[in-house]
Amino acid sequence: MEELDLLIASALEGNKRAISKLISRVEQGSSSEVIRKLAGKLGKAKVIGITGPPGAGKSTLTNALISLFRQRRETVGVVAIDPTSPFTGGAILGDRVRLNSDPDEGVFFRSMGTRGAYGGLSVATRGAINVLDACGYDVIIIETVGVGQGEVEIINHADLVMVLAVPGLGDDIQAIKAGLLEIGDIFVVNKSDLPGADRVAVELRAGISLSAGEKYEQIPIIMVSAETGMGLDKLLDSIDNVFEKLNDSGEILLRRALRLSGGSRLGLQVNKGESKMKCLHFDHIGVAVKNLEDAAKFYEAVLGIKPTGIEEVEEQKVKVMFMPCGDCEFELLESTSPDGPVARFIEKYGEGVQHIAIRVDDIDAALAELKEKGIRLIDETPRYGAGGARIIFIHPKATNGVLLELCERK
Ligand SMILES: Nc1nc2c(ncn2[C@@H]2O[C@H](COP(=O)(O)OP(=O)(O)O)[C@@H](O)[C@H]2O)c(=O)[nH]1
Ligand SMILES: [Mg+2]
Repeated sequence: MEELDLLIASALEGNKRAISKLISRVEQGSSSEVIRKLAGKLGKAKVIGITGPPGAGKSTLTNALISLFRQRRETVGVVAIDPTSPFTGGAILGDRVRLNSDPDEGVFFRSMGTRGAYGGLSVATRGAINVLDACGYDVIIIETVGVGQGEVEIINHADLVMVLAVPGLGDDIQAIKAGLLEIGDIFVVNKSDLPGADRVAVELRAGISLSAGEKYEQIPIIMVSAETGMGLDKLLDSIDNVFEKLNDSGEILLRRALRLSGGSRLGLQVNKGESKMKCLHFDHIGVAVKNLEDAAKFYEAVLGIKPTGIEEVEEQKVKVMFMPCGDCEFELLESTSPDGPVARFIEKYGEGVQHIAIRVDDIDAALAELKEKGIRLIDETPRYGAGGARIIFIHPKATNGVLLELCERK
């Protein structure tokens, strides 16, 4: 057996060192390889995401929930996302020490840094969840950092999202970003042993009613104190209840399928909101061809289109021939290297439409909106394409199979 296979076999038997090593592999970038080998064992765990501002008590609550699940003999895996120090590149280990003091066999704890360019949850997060899922942990709790744009991304990784609010962080629920109000399956007012908790609950109810509309009354708001234990039994009931509803409606299948395929539930959720993108019209259609001159014959002789120029885009390892057609144009693409994206496309699918480009008036705004909606992207920042346009590509997974380019021409 290969080393990785041995490691996996050992992890599946419940060896914590092996599980830990496997997660490290995933963090170091072999996520897809590991996950391929674990396929078939995935999708059983109840994955619970906990988000909320720093200091709200996410770690304390995680600790308390672990005990409750353990009392029911459920095993628990915890993935804590810690802020990565900009100076050392290392994660702050406070949570790890605290939670790891529990020597219980049925609990596995792992903390990892945020790696995404904008503080998001990383591919490694998904990988770690999948490893713990495959290794048979009944419940997996993900504790987020509590800051940054990426917080709402938790919805893509968890089956159930719990949003924490607390009294004492200013005089309203401003500390909870608007986006979080839309993604909670359960809202928890923690630190209810402190004054002001009732008001936080009332404000939460009002906030949720704005974002969740008619459904808002069904969304539970549970008052607890993670420290004293008050209300935690009710919270556990509520968690069970939400999972039961998700099971009954079949919604759990959709959530898991998206989670396992790397899809974006956030995208689905937020897509109901308005788009601010303006000035969308087709810019060009990229056609992967083996040879520009050969391919041009059809377009010239049959369609009567004259090429207006050829340009090499070094970064994309491609030569582009421009063939204007009305307001739009064909871009014939010939690879300049066997490992370029166009060469790989032809190898996989043969010649054909490789991408479609839409023009936008402000690519930075478009990119920000796509990120906010959790749309899967190929580019995190704009790059330069043919004709000096600033471009980004959206992943085909997000577009029902089309490699979609957005471009801004000045
Ligand atoms: N009074 C009170 N303090 C709490 C409660 N839960 C957590 N804390 C305290 O709040 C602080 C932050 O908690 P922590 O779990 O680290 O928050 P996190 O940053 O969201 O993970 C700690 O000092 C906890 O002891 C609670 O229910 N009541
Ligand atoms: Mg914490």
